[in-house]
Amino acid sequence: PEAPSAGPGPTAPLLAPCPDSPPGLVGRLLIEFTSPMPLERVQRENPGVLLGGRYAPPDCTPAQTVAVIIPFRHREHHLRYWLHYLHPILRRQRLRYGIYVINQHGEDTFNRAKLLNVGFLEALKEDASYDCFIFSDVDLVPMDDRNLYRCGDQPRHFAIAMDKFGFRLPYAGYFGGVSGLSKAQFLRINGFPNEYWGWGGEDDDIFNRISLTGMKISRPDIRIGRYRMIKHDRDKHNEPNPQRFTKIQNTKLTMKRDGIGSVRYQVLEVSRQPLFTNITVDIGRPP
Ligand code: UDH
Ligand code: NGS
Repeated sequence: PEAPSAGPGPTAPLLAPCPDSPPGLVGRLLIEFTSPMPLERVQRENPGVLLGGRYAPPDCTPAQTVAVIIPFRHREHHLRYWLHYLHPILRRQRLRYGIYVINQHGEDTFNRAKLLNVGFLEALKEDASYDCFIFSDVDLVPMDDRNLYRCGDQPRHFAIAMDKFGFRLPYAGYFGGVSGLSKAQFLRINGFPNEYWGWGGEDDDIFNRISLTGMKISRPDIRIGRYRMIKHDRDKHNEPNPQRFTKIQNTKLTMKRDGIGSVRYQVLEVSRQPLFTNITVDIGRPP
């Protein structure tokens, strides 16, 4: 017989599966970005979060393990609000999760979708059990905790009713802001495009990939998928990409060669912070 082992593992007591609808959700939330939000306060208020921004419910076993991936550069102030609001929400949702901030090194043109591809691969290197990936902009906070950050049998669009769009979907094919795909769904579309440098279109390309592989977007109720966006000016080095309109016409051709199978980058630093894992990466620059 095997010696008993300490800590979680095959011999740890099994917790019951987490319920489909988590108890203790509060529904509509008051979200504001006026009072300052020191990181020390956010850390103090989230003692249950483990190093690197990992969490698992103490009282049940979740069906999925969720990696939340945030594309990032020079938005520390937004990240503090995001962490302040999201950790308690994800905890109430009884998720096993980790937070990955993918920080683009240098000052070359920003590339959101490529950073998200990097996040997918790097999160899996940290923990091969991730099977659900939620991709979230750093400036978007859900206004209702019934908007559950988990994956389903179709790719999910979460940020469907943003304040800046009058709490409506701006167009039927909008897939920006916050979205989620299971590992299998993500691999099925060859991940995200790496070749959208600068602002715009990459989310439409992802939408095209999903449609072209015969999947359908799933969305929450419009009363639940509400978001506040932290107001900000246009960033430097993320100008609208003039190629975006022609590129989204060609997804069918490009998605086979451009995606998770072809992403090239160099990790410069992995730093486990109390509330998130920060991965600084060199993703190169536009050709
Ligand atoms: N991001 C960064 N740093 C950057 C650029 C983008 O972290 O320099 C990330 C961040 O997670 C952000 C996401 O990429 O939420 C999407 O970029 P975005 O916020 O620039 O896109 P959005 O459509 O804004 O929200 C475009 C500029 C709008 C200017 C409006 C002026 N009133
Ligand atoms: C579309 C963009 C999307 C963008 C959406 C919302 O026009 O990438 O607007 O933009 N597509 C193209 O440019 C091809 S927003 O109002 O948030 O600035 O997400």
